[in-house]
Amino acid sequence: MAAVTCPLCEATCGLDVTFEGTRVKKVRGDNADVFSSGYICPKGASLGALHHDPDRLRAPLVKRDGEFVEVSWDEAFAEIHRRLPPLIEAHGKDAVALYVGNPSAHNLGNLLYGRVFYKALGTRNIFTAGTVDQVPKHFSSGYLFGSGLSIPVPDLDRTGHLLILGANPLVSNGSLMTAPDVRGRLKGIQRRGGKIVVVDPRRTRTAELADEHHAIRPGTDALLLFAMVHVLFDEDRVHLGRLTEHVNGVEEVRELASQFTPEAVAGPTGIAAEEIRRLARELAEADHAAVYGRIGTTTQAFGTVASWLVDVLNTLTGNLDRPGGAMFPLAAAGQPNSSTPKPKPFRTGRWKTRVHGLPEVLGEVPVGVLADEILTPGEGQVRALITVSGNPCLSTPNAERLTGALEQLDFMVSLDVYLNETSRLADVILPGPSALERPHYDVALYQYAVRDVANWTPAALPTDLPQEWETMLRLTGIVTGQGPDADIAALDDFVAAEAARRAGLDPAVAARRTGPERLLDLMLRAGPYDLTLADLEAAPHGVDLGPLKQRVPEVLTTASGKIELAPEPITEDVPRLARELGKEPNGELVLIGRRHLSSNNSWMHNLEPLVRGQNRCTVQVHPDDATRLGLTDGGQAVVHSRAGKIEVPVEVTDVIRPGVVSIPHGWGHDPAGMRTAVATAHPGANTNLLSDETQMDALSGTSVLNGIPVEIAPA
Ligand SMILES: Nc1nc2c(c(=O)[nH]1)N[C@H]1C(S)=C(S)[C@@H](COP(=O)(O)OP(=O)(O)OC[C@H]3O[C@@H](n4cnc5c(=O)[nH]c(N)nc54)[C@H](O)[C@@H]3O)O[C@H]1N2
Ligand SMILES: Nc1nc2c(c(=O)[nH]1)N[C@H]1C(S)=C(S)[C@@H](COP(=O)(O)OP(=O)(O)OC[C@H]3O[C@@H](n4cnc5c(=O)[nH]c(N)nc54)[C@H](O)[C@@H]3O)O[C@H]1N2
Ligand code: SF4
Ligand SMILES: [Mo]
Repeated sequence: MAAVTCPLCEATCGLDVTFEGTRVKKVRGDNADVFSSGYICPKGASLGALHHDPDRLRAPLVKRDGEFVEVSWDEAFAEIHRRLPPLIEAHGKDAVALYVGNPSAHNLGNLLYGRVFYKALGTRNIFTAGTVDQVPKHFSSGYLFGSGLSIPVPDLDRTGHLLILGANPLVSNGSLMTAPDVRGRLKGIQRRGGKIVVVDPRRTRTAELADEHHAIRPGTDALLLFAMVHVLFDEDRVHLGRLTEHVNGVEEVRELASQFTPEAVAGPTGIAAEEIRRLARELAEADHAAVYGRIGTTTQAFGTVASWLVDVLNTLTGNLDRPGGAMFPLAAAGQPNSSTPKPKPFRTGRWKTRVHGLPEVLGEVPVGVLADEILTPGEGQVRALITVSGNPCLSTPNAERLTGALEQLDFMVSLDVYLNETSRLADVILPGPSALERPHYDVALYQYAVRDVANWTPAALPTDLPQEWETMLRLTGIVTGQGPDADIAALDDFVAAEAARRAGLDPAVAARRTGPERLLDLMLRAGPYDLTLADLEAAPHGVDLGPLKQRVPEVLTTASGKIELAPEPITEDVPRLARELGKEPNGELVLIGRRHLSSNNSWMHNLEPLVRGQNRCTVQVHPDDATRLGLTDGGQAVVHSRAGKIEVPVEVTDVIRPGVVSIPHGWGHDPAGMRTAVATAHPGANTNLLSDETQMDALSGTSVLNGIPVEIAPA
């Protein structure tokens, strides 16, 4: 039996895995886990199926004459050595782009050693799944609080009033809010006599559990939130409490909010002015309240302004950094805002993309322009791509154009565990060990946990595969001129010595360890709880570090040392938002996404237990729209957008707002040349053939994946 932290989503559940030899017999929720107390979802329960999936890659693949062949690790690295350094030599570092996908955030080796490789590679063309996800929140937090990683999370277990916008945590299990068993925690709010309000164009499972649901028009959250801010000022309900001396810019916010009256936003948002006033009053009057916005508020045209306004509301109601409000977690390891020296104040746009001149945010550039960077000739043109646990051919906008662009590359490497929609285009595929074959610690996610915890998982099973951190160091050796056989141990010692130096520690303190264990041990030692890895090894079900703590002003790393409530790099986008005020809905249909409990973006559809049953890749249409458009439940429809068209089955349902249709992402497993038998038998259609790569949040470059104009007709 092994106590394992599930690395599949942000909830970090503790699981109990039992084995028969090296076969996984059963996966259950670990009742003794200090954070998840036995909670498990269908994905966690299929960790065994994932480990034993015959299609999961267990050897590197190299494409020879258009066909993938299994090769030894030495041959795979020799191939990369033969092709990558000459390309960099001839065309420069920026000719190699990176695309780093979501599972990297759940993978200790890739997190800690990926950055070593990316830095050695030295390219400015770093693309990630962040610009189809949460980058607006980094942007707003960076300018508000000084660090893009200082993101307040709702103090779920103590709050009395929770306003959720654009999130469906009952299905997603929470995001930028690490909270195993969200359902139990939300019910706890109601048991304590509190209230949950959901703002979402769909009546989701979370909306059904909530006390109140408002079916907003997609893309208009910033208007709603601004109107709530307006009401707070208008009715003299702004009370910063102990934050007063720590906040700059309140008057500027009052002025900016003046034109966003509830009456002015009611038309565009579809929410009545009186309702908006009541939402603001109830938020202000609650003893402890938190506003929480997630991907429905970030992957839209005003993602950054909406993300900013979420925390403006938290601040103006005195709920920021107060128990039961929105608080800053204090993670045990690796949290930049709790380290010494403090990070430099946040800044974006230190460089810009070549073709469109879009600014970097946190060292990343918008994935919406990756195709153009590949297809547009000239100095700095991208000619090679390395994907690290990413599937951009299903996950990013105008996937057809991107796929065409990837086919033009001179060289492509995928670090991936499947031969799928994206990795099939690579020249070399380097697989990593399964979740049960690698150690785990959630360096990234504990920074957003609703309770401070630390939980270490050693590898449960042995493996012949190199760990991905070793692969990262071999790649580092190749791009730094040390060749394919560089001394990995020496490189690792060097990385550890650097990490120790930055943390002001003697590297010898962790000398008996290597790899991620050594780095994590150093990070824990340098962290705020004076822990070591040995302490965590002695506590297989985790260490509880208590409820969230007040951190203002210590957490603030702005130049002023204060919360900058009206930062210019954000407020400069307010005039664009104000232009939405005059616009009346023009009757066009808009497309949004959705998630399912048994999905994990694009990549777990090869597991029978997660795809059996009805086809989930349908377009949901409101009955009124269906009647008007001649669509019938179970019939086929063609959905068109500027970018492309797909055919999907129709699901007529009143859970969706009239004028809005919804299709889940992560489907479309129909390209040739993949090795995913189960997914190929349940292909669905790729909704990112419809999303438009030219549509982005103006500030952060995050793609608009919600609120895409579409036309729909019977097939
Ligand atoms: N229309 C629309 N599009 C969306 C979204 C949406 O809501 N609507 N959501 C967006 C969001 S939030 C995200 S995060 C992105 C996700 O976008 P991506 O990160 O690009 O895609 P994933 O589906 O997470 O694919 C992960 C890849 O990693 C591989 N993998 C899994 N485990 C490992 C491992 O341990 N090691 C390695 N090396 N590889 C591994 C899988 O095989 C798969 O190829 O999708 C985005 N796309
Ligand atoms: N089961 C499962 N869990 C997952 C994932 C998965 O694919 N499947 N993916 C993981 C990842 S990578 C992430 S980032 C998280 C995301 O976690 P969440 O943000 O909770 O994700 P969603 O369930 O897509 O919820 C977004 C909600 O926003 C709504 N929405 C769409 N447009 C708008 C809008 O304009 N305004 C408002 N207010 N709402 C809108 C949608 O209807 C949807 O209900 O989930 C993670 N967890
Ligand atoms: S909720 Fe997330 S962490 Fe928990 S078992 Fe499911 S996939 Fe794993
Ligand atoms: Mo995501």
